[in-house]
Amino acid sequence: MKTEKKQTVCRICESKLNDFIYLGKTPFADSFPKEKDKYEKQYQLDIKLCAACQCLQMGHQLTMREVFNDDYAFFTNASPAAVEHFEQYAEDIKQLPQSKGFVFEIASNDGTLLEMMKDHSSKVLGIDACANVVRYANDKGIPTLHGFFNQTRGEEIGETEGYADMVIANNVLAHVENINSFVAGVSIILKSTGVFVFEFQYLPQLINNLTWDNFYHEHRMFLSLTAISRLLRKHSMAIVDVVETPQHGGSVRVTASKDMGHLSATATKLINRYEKPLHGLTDFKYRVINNCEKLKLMVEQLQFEGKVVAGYGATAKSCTLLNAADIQLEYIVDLTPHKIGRFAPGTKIPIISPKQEKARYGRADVYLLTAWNYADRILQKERSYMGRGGRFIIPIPNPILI
Ligand code: DWN
Repeated sequence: MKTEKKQTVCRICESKLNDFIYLGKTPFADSFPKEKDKYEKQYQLDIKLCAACQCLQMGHQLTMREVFNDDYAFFTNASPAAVEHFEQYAEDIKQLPQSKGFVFEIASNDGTLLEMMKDHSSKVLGIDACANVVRYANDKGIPTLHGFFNQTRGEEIGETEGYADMVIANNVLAHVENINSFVAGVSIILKSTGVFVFEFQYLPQLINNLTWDNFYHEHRMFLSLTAISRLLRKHSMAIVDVVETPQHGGSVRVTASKDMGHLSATATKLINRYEKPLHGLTDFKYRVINNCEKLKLMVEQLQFEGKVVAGYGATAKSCTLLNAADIQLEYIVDLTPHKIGRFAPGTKIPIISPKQEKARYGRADVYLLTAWNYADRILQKERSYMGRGGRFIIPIPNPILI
């Protein structure tokens, strides 16, 4: 039985949360049903604001086991662009002396990043909540524990595996059920001279670039550096460095340590530029409503003209985009073996491979670029399709047909 508790206080500082935007109800974004007629429980997408921490949060709390079940459909190595990103990520963190020691990655997924570190570091270890990716990582020789990470698990692993010189956590801080317990666990397992390196979608970029389709239940929090700084300080850590990355429409990679001395210059610059206060909150809701209406109109106009409109990339974020904007498509084409043959959550749009598409349809007349975070790579790959008159809709921040 799935539970859905209202979240009324901030998950970091316990201040009262304020209403921000309500996007209706959707199923889990990373759960792709195998049958078209399978019942899917739908959950409210109501986003709240903590003014003290300058961050947004999901207004309902779902258990981690519900969200990260063993059928979870995200494999890092399925996205070539994600692999490329982590190749650069690995080169960057190898410059830190701590990378030569014990490197522990939380939510290590299929071990893609740790595999790039294993010949450089004295020891690598991963942990992930989903059994399918854990099996995959262990089978390829990346030692990976199964389960959720929190304060208790940090104590246990510290005792059995030793204390880490570097803890890594990418695209997970915003996902966890209890962010304070998670960071407390990091502080416990991290040596006093260690570094905590983590990447997450940067809230000011989500607002600036209107990447509102990133609001889905696997993401409980949408974080700023103000929020991160307040969170780290509660657990005797502070931001040492910040790097902006283009991942998922705009992310930051933070390096933190137990040296509580100062907030780094780069962090101070970003906070002053974007977070004092958080810009763009007041008209955000109206920008989203306007985006949904324009996008739906554009798709339906093309369909009225007899065009076949398909999705390009069965992304988790497309669950929010398609359900909130009430858009139906002929099919979605995707490369991920785990997703092919299944259906998009909520809309039940069939997901097919490029090979199946070719056999059944040839090519769509127009693709709605639901994997907009890889727009450059995809448009480059599809330039001959476009040369033959094929078109793409870039959905956000303003829908454009190219
Ligand atoms: O939090 C999460 C973020 C960080 O990553 C996870 N919940 C899942 C994932 O989010 P997403 O699914 O919205 O984005 P991805 O992982 O970037 O999804 C890209 C999808 O597009 C993949 O299913 C692969 C597919 N794809 C494709 O079919 N052809 C991608 C490319 C580049 C392509 O050429």
